[in-house]
Amino acid sequence: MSEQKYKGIIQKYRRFLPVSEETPVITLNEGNTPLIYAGYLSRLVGKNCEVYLKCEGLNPTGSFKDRGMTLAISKACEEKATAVMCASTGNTSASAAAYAAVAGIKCIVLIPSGAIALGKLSQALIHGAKVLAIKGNFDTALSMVKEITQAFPITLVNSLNPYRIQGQKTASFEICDYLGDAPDFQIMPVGNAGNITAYWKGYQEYQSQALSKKLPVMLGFQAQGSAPIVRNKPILNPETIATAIRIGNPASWKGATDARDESGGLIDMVSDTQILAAYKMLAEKEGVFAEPASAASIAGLLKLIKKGYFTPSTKHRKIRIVCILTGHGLKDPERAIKTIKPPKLMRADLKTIIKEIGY
Ligand code: AN7
Repeated sequence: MSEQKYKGIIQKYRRFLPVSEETPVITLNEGNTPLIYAGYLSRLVGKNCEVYLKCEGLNPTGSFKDRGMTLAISKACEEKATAVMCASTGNTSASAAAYAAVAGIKCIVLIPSGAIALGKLSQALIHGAKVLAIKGNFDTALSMVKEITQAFPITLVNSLNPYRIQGQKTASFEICDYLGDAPDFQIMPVGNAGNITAYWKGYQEYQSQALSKKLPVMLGFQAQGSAPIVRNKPILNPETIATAIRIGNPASWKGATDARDESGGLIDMVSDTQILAAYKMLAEKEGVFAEPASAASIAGLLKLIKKGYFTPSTKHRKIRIVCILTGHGLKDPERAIKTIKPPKLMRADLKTIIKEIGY
């Protein structure tokens, strides 16, 4: 078994997943994403601290959604579904469209018009999904999708589908396998809250099977204009430049607060300004290009460092912090170009160029 070539999370973590011999495995070899040591951020936290970046943008469609989608689509096929549907701020639709394409089934997506990043829209379209842009936000789209999938023979593939959470929990397994144990802290963005629910489930399962010793403190971050869990009430008109997490009424609200409370963690918020500063810093100092929603992890880390949250370890043991980078920076190229000055237009003249670059 271990000699087999890598074929995605269902093959790798089969014994932790609700699959049988009868389940057709629809995979794009998702998972097995790098956990990168972040030197600059580690030094910022302080002595004896290690920060790692779980680069989920390196999944086949560029986000963590593929882990849940491989299982959701495989199970849908096992149950002989012919169509799947989701509401999405972008990444779920890109992933659903790709996996439905391999499976040869129909995919329908509802997106909030004008509020999803260009890369994600292009993915859903090119994979052949039926893409409908509604004049409304994600929360409205999700409630419509729930109604439609209850009334018609279409499988819902938002994270309300329990197979999504089951698949996504494999990211925790990978982190534990790599580090030899769970980290001390995990920081991640929170939108519809399926992912924090999934990670916490994964860490608990690994520990209960004695495959890891500790459980991490779970630290979730919402965008300030879309922070229902922090404010303890749904937000009717959520706003943030991090469109992936522009969500006012998370479906897995309780999963998020359970992860927070059971792990002794917190769910806090960061402003768009803080998100963009972290986005830029991550690219400039660590060489990692993540989308704005993912940079909420780093903005959260910086906010906690400032507060003195991470006290230096006294036990001669390193503190290990894992930040989840949920989606690739190339998903939203427009944001990158808006954040940095556009390139300077130059005459094609050698002398002027040499002068401009300071030689
Ligand atoms: C990059 O695609 O909800 O808290 O419809 O794309 O599990 O919702 C995306 C969410 C974080 C938040 N980072 O995860 C969708 C969608 C990125 C994301 C989140 C999303 P959840």
